Amino acid sequence: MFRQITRRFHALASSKPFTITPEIQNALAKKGPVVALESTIISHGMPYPQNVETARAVEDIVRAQGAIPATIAILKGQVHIGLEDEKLEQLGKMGAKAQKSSRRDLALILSKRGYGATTVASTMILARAAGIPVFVTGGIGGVHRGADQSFDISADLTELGRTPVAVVCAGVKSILDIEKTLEVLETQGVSVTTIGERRFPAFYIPDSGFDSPSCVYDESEAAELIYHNHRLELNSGMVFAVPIPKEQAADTQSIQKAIDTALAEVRSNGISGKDETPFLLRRVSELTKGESLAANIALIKNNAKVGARIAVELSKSYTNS
Ligand code: PSU
Ligand code: MN
Repeated sequence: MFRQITRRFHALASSKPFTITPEIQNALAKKGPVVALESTIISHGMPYPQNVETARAVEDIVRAQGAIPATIAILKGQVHIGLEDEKLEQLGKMGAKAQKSSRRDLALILSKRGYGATTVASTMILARAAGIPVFVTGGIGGVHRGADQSFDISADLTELGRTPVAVVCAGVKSILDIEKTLEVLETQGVSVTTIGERRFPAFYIPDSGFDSPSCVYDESEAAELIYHNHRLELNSGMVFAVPIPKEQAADTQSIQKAIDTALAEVRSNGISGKDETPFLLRRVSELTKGESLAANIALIKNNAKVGARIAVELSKSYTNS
């Protein structure tokens, strides 16, 4: 009886519930450059229609560098690696009606045949399962301020500790405790590298005030690092931080003021858990009258360019070896 159940379990587990677009399948078969993209940034990170416009622009930027974009989301209980235009539109219109899905939510959303937007953590899991080593996003989750009381530490950090995917981002927002976030990443054994600068960036702002644990000069050096992470079979993730270009950065003071107000509102409204990050993102955007949204869009486009170049360089290492 038990044997039968375990056999059935193995059969089920081997039939992965994935829909991968033919273009991505083809690129992966040739070890060509593919860039994974998350979907919580579309559903919960930006308002419609800017979310869909940005997601499309990001895909175009990835293509312009010679890589294939793979936006990841769960639609009707099916994992999609690569979203066609109308599916992207559908997800963008759903907004927060799609469930923000981290590692703990994945099985649940599949069992309920639901719609799930993937966070950094779950996008890493699904990218790895599909064989995509490079993933571009805006910012990763981290240690929330007041975590000594609330214990609110993003599952993104533990995922980075155990899933070998390189995450290209603009650092972490100062809605979080950046210093503690860097500490937890160190504990998790995650290599954190800033590209082209000595300081770790703070999303809207190019300098968080903290030195980056390591630095590389360019995309080709970044790809080299990823290659060696794979060779060592470390099985841990990597963060590549790309500072927002100075001319597109938001005004430090007005952003900081908005963040402080939004954080106070979180406390007074009793918002916690998975709702906190989306609430903060929305309020900061409202309070800065779109200034933060403009910076957010600019930095994700910049990350897409850098991440796609890394994927192209990494693919060269694999096809030449
Ligand atoms: N930080 C941002 N923008 C985002 C997110 C985080 O600057 O869009 C999203 C990402 O999907 C990230 C998630 O994985 O929020 C983290 O949520 P939490 O803090 O609840 O773990
Ligand atoms: Mn949290």
